[in-house]
Amino acid sequence: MSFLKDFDPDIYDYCVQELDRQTHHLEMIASENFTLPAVMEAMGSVFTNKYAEGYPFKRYYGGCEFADGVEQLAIDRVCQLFGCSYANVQPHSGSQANGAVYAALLQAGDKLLGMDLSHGGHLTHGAKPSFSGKNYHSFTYGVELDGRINYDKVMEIAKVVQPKIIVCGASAYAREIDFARFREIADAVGAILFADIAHIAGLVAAGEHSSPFPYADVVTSTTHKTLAGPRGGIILTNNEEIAKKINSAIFPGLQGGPLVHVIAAKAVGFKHNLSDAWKTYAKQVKANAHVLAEVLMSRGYNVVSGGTDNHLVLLSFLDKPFSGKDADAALGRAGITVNKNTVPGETRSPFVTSGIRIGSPALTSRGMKEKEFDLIAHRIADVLDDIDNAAKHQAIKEELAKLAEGFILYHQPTY
Ligand code: DSN
Repeated sequence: MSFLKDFDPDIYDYCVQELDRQTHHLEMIASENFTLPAVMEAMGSVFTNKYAEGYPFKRYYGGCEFADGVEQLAIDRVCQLFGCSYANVQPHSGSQANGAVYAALLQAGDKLLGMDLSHGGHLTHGAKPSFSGKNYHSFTYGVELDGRINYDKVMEIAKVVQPKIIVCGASAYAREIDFARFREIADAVGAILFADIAHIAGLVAAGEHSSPFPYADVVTSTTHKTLAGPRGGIILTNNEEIAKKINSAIFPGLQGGPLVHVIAAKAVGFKHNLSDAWKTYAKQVKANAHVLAEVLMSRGYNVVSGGTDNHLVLLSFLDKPFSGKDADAALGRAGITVNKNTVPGETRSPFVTSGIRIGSPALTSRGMKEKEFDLIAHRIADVLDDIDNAAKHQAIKEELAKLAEGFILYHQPTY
């Protein structure tokens, strides 16, 4: 019996179609993943009905004794995971988490230095259309034409700008982020160092990327990208004063009642991230991305920065007669889901772009390894080599759908 099917067949049908899409297409958006059924069960649990404004054991509503247990467990687990002392697990998203950091630590008009959106940064790192670029005086650093951050240049910019806060972390950067170097830069100008590890958190948790602690003053992440938990955000710190300000900024500053069902799901996700299986997963995520980069380069494609240290590969088509938008559409016809992305030296608009971003986390969660990623990388190159050949794309789609059927979605991990 399905309550949803009986009560609302229209939404049920969309769920069925989405499940079919997730099953038969290859999900390669670098910021997406497949969470555990246990996480989804917690998200769909009775806690969706509970108001719990405030924090564990200090609430504004009665009946929170079990919500307290849930939130405290989520806090304890995420602190253990990242080796820090304070956590706020209430942000509804990564953007909310970042907004709370600024609200807690900056005044309107204060100077913020973050990575340029078109160079791989995030909207909330000071981009002008975002609150972070509207409410604060934002400045940016970027990557060189080789696709890497030049830390000496960031230091020079920071010395000129004298920002109150420096944001490090990215949405489309395939190389290890040097948090120690960012600390030196922040110290040189007396800035707060804020690391947004949304993309790499799952790797950090497994020791497969260096940790922002002890270098960053405050750290945010989403929980649904490489961490493979429910959709949401977190804020972490070792500084008690900052932790107090962050808590006030989230509630009552920016949010009302926490999503206790999502916090329960975050706790389940963190239990997964604390397991030995998680270390195996994170290693495989990197190994799979490495295969993607190597094969695509061997097929004549320009991988920005010449490879990857993490879960994603950025391809540049500046040397090709087609755009990121064309590539995204062609790969979509072949059942491979990616996103168009700007690249260093970009000449096209953000709606067209000259690149695509490809990630390994979601297919790794389905159990795919180097052998499958080798095949998929070759098929990506086959599509791009023949970008207008819709019949070929359809044939590849059928081949890959068969491959995908062999890898179960939504299972308990047995890595
Ligand atoms: N939308 C996310 C990404 O794709 O990287 C960032 O918030």
